[in-house]
Parts: sequence; structure tokens; C-alpha cells
Amino acid sequence: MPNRPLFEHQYDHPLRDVEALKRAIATKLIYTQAKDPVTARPEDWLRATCLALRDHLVERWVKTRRAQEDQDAKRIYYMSMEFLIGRTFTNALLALDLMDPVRQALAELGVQLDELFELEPDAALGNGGLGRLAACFLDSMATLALPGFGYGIRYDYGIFRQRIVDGEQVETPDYWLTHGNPWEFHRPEVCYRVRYGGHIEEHGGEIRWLGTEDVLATAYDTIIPGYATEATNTLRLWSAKATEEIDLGAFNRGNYFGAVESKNHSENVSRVLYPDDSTPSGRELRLRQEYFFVSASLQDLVKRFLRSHDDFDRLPDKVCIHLNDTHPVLAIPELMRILVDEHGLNWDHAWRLCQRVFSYTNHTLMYEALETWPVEMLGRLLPRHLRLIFDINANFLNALTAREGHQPELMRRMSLVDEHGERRVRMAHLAVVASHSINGVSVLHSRLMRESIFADFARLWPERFNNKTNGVTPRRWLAQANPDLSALLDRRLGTGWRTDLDALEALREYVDDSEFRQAFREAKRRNKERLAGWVERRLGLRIDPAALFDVHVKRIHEYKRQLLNVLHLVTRYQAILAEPDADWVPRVAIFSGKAASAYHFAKLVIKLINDVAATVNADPRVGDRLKVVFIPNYSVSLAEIILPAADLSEQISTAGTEASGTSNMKLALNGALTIGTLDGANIEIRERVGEDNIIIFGKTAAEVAEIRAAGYRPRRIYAADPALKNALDAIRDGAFSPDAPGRFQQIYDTLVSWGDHYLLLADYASYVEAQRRADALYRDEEDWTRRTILNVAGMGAFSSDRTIREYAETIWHATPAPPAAP
Ligand code: 26Q
Repeated sequence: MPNRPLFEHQYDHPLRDVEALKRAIATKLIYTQAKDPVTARPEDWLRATCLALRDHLVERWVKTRRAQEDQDAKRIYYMSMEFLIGRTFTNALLALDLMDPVRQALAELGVQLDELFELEPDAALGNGGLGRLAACFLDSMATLALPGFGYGIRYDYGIFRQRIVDGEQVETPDYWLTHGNPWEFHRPEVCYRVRYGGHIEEHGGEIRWLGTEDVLATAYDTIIPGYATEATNTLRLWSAKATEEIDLGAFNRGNYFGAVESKNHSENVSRVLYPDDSTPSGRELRLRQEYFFVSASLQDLVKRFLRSHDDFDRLPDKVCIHLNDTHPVLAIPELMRILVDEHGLNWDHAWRLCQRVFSYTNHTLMYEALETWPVEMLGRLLPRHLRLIFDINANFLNALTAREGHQPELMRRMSLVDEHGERRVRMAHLAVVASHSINGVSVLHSRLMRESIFADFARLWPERFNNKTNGVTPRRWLAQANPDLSALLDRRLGTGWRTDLDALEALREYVDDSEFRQAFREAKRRNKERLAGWVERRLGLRIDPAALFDVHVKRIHEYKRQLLNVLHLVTRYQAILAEPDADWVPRVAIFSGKAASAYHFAKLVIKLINDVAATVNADPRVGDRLKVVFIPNYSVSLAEIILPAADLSEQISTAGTEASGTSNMKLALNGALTIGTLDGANIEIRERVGEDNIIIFGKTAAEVAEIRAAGYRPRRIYAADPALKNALDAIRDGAFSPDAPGRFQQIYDTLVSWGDHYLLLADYASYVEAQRRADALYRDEEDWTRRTILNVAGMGAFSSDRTIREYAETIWHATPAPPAAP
């Protein structure tokens, strides 16, 4: 190791010094942005403050990287097509413990800190749960000082913005980089060539891949601060750049526009995030994206490894590569290509290394959502990789035959290539064959995964399959989103829960402390007022903070059954009209979530929610007994306002369909009671909070399977239940769509005539009854508060720190590499 200059700890002393902060912020404003403090806009102050904070993080970042290098620590590469980070400003302020001094420094500069938060755009480079999980994992890896690297794509456009126009979803592009991104560092020198197309030639056993069309991948690094540690990690996102600024051939032929077009074509690779409708569209650009970031990341990490190693023998001791779903699975043939074609390793050696390096998380059992790619398309775009996949498959099937004898049916089922109709490569099978660990994201999901989609593989390699129940970071989802409850917890439990969420267990002692319950209720009340204020300002709708806030927020999808929620609301509306003087518990039903742009049925559900909302909210006979709100453009930053305000958390997916859910955890952590099915992590939440403190209803996963096997007959359920029939008839006959009475016919047909796959009507009666239980519980304020406190107390297990510790110990075999204490 060459001698390196000592690092100047420029900021060590003035860190929490208000005068120094003022100077730092003003200096950034003037010299980095060339803005006059007298005329600077709030946006300018925000940027200046971010840059000043960033300097502190950079110092930690340099130290952490140095520690990782010096210790030659094993690195965890978390490969994900999505990182749903949200905003960074508050997160950075809390990580640095600088909230109060920065507030004061800005105030003395004439700027209100609280007015700056809203100005920062979300980094919304993800669809939902999977992308947000990746962001929580980065936060936990840094906080635990694990050497974790995120690798992904720097999309120019994140998940589309949703507007609601006449009750319908309208998508607009999310260009989030308009005002620059103060948190990223472009590394133009970190640049790799990613090749597509061409053909392969064999020369004496050596394979060459020639005639490709190339794109450059250039790196943008984002600092991921750990909490209460100097450790910080890196999220490296790749952006596409054309290999040539312009196509000189076309230019010389006088075709100026054509000359620039090919540049656009190349750079489109990182243009936009694909929305998930759980039916992969099989679009070629998506496949290009997957290979793009995988290839750049592997070239990058192999290069880093070779800086301190002469051969690959220790690769599995120093590198693990985690595949967040199948989206990065091309990393497997790409590593094989690098090892075999570029470094001359023999096949078996390379394959053994691969199997020790890769691990894979599955996030869905829905057959139609499992990723496959046409052999034809793969062969055209990545001929060398297709050949490698075929070779992997041939070796695998040979080994299978050697072990199990000749079983054509078994081989057909397990093959990496689906030979039915158009031949397709099964990415999940490739992931399983190449990984030493395959995990699901909740106990139920992991079991069903072993029993259904991977049953054959689990028989062959039981030791590879395991569970890692998801978790969420308490820094963002409690400390940041819920400052009032956090302050209360700090007073009673101390501040340690932020890094030791099990400390919440101690709350059990306070359930019988009426003063504590009062304070707990007041925190909830303030959160509800905050949300009510937001709804009134933005949507012009007044909601009563005393009402029960019933919250259903997540992607709009049939399996998540927002429609079941609507059926209950229509039933409740009809019952209120029939019995206006009954003792109703006032309720505000809050929905938020996006539907994939091509998912017609999900969009129809959004329209129905909005039509029901318009009818109910305008009906003077209903008043405050029921209000329905659809909050547009669900996002991480909206979640931070909505979740802390919830009383009731809707987790009502058909049992066996929601792999885990993570909003269920965030809501319970913020003091909401769950109304839910025995699905995903709801089951483990029930174990932790106790049966009395969660409202469970509906068919179990086993019952769902039986009903489907026996033949689901929804019309019988419809005909036998007058309340259900009234609700469905009203929807079908246009009670909520007088302007277009036939608008929701399809919803009726799907639920009653065709029989939806998600068995809505089979759970309807049980759900309505569960909602009555919720009302009854809410009526007893003290008792309700006790139950919500016990929910918070039981949520320690759902910290992503716990999840990441489990991954690190049992899958990655990685240990912390903290920077030396200052
Ligand atoms: C695939 C191909 C083409 C276009 C899009 C996609 C695509 C994109 C995103 C497919 C799936 C996703 C995201 C899936 C997801 O978010 N799954 C959720 O993962 C959470 C974290 O494990 C779980 O808690 C949820 O239960 C699961 O639904």
C-alpha cells in the first residue's frame, strides 16, 4: 500500500457550530451557485444547505472506503433495477444529528428550514415494495457498517407522476433531475463499454463475440449515510452514454439529424423506469436495461477485486452478489463470460465461483409475473449470453439425470428453457441453479415458494432455500416520518430504539399508564391533523381528525383487493342511508396508489374509488359519518405524511398472494391496527402484536387453494347475501356513475359472472364483519390506544436492521468494516 497523505478533518470541530454552518451554507450559495443571498430563492438555499451537509458526509465516506480497502473486507453488491429512495435532505440532517443547528443557522440567515423540505423532489427510481426494500436495505447496511454497494440504473425519469383528472389516472413523466441532484457525484472516468448484438465465432474452443453495437455506462455515486456511525456506503447508478457523440458516417453523408438520432437511441437505455403491472411486458428495451446495468456493475466489481488480487480464487471470500428478484439475473452469464472469455478460466472453475458468489431473493409467486425472455430476442441481443445459458442448462440437466435418472417430465419442468410454444428462458430457474441461497420475504411466502414454483428445486437442493422476512428502516419510517411519536419514545425509552428497535418492547410497561396513553393519542392526533391539513390544502376536502382514519396505500392491483375495500364502503354507505341515526363511528377511508399505465382493470378501480368518493362526500345525508379520499401520486414523501396518521391499516390481499408487504410494518410501527388476511408478513405481525391486537379475517392460503381447486362459485355468494348484492348492483347499475351507467359493468362481471382469481366475494362477509369489530374497538378510546401501543411495542422484529443482520450472517457471510474512530 503506497503512503497516502493524511486526511484533513476539515469539519471535525465546527460540526455542530451554528456560526460555522452559516458560513458553510453561505459559501456554497455564493461560490458554488453564484447566487446573491439577498435575492436567492428557497430552492437556492436548499441546494446550498444540501451541499454543505454533503461535505460532512463526504468526509465519512472517504474514511469508510479506506477502512474497507485496508481490511480487504468482503463486499456485498446489492443488484437491483429499483431503488426507491425518496428525499434525502431530512435523512441526511438526522444521520448527521444536525437538525437543530441547521434550523438555527438558516433562521439566522433569514430562511425557514421547514419551508425547504417540500422543495426537494423524490428520487423515485422504483415501483413500490421491491424498490423501497432496496432503499431500506442500503440504510441498514450502512448503519451496521457492512460494506454494501447498491448497483442500479440512474433513470432520467422515475415512476410516472399520477394526476387524477375527472376521477381517472393520468400519467405524466417524472423528470426528477431538472434542478440537478446535489447528492450525486458523476464519475466520468468510471465508464464501461456494454455490448449488444453481433455474433459469436468459435476458434479452437475459444469463443469470441464480435460485431457488437456498444453503449457506454457512466457512473453516478450517491452517498448512503449510516445512522449513529461514521460508516457510509455507496449507491452507484449507471447512466447510458453513446460511444460517439455523433455518427460521423451519417454526418458526412449530410444526414445531420440521423447522425444525432443514433446517440439518442443508445442513451435511451437509461431513460425511463418500467412500470410494473406484474405481467412483464417482454419489451426489448427492458432487456437492454437489465443487461446494461448488470454488465457495467460486473466489470466494475471485477476490476475492483483485481486491484488487490492476482487470480480469482478468493472471489467468493471477498465478493457476494445479491440479486433483487430476477431482474439482474443476466449477471450470472455475464460473470461467466468475464471469467471464461476474458480471463481464461475453465468452465467448471468459473461455475463453482459463480455458485458461491450469487444469492437470490424471490418477491412473487404469481406465475404470470415470473420473468421469461424469448430465446429469439436473447439470441439477437446477447448471443454469447444465450449460448452460456444453454451450456449452463445442459450441464444442469446432465447432473439432474445423473442424480435422478432419466425423467423427461422432470427435465421439462426444471429446464432453464420453456419449450412450450415460443421458446423462452426462465430467469427464475437460472437464478436458482446459479445461487447458493434462494430466499423468500416472509415465512408464509418462503414456504409457498418451496411448495409451488420451486418445488422441484427445493427437493433437489433443500439447503439452498431459506426465509428472510422483510423489514423497514426505523430511521425513515419512525424517526423521520413521525417526529411527535419519536419525541415521546425518546422521553420514555431513551433514543436507542433508532438502532435497536427491540427496545420498543419496553413500551409494554406503559400500556396501563394513562398519562402515557394520553401523550400517545396526542401524537397520533397531531399526525392526523397534519394529514387533514394537507388534504384540505391540496384537495379542498375537509376531513375530521377525530374520525377513524382507515388507510389503504400501495400499488393498485387486483390481488391487493382495493376493490374489496370499496365493496365494504359502498355497503357502509347504503347502511348509513338506511339507518342514519344509528351510532356510526365516523370514518375517513383513504386510498393512495398508482396503477400501471397498461393495467386497464386497476385503472377502472381508481375511477370507481373516485366516483364513490364524489357521491359519498357530496351526500348531505352522510355528513361526517363517512368520507372517502383518493390521494393522488402516492410516493415515499407522501407515505411519510399518510402512514403516521393512520388508525387502521388495510392489508387485505388474497391469502397466498402478497409475498410480504412492508407498508403493513410501517403502519403498525406508527400505531395503526391492522385489518388483514393471513397473508405475507401479516402472519408474523400477528405473532408479535398478539391476536387480540390485530383484526384478522378471510380465507387462509390453504382454503383459497381448496376453493380454487373445487371451483369458485361467486354467483351463489352474491345471491345469498343481500348486503353484497345491493352493493354490487348499485355499482353495476350506475349509482356512482350516473353520467355513464355502464362504466362499471366489467367490475360486476369480473366479480360475479366470471369469478375473479382473487376470490373477492369469498371474503366479503368476513371482511364486513371484521370492519364492525374495528368500529367496536375504536369506540373504546383507551382500549384502542392500549392495542395500538402494543402494536408499536411488537414491531422490533420488523426493523430492516434485523433483516440485514440475518442476510449478512447466513447468506453473505459478511462482517462490518467500520472506519476507525476519530
Ligand atoms: C418486471 C418486468 C418488466 C417491467 C416491470 C417488472 C417489475 C417491476 C417491479 C416486476 C415487479 C416489480 C416489483 C415487485 C414488488 O414490488 N414486489 C413486492 O416486493 C415487496 C418486497 O419484498 C413485498 O413486500 C411485496 O409483497 C411484493 O409485492
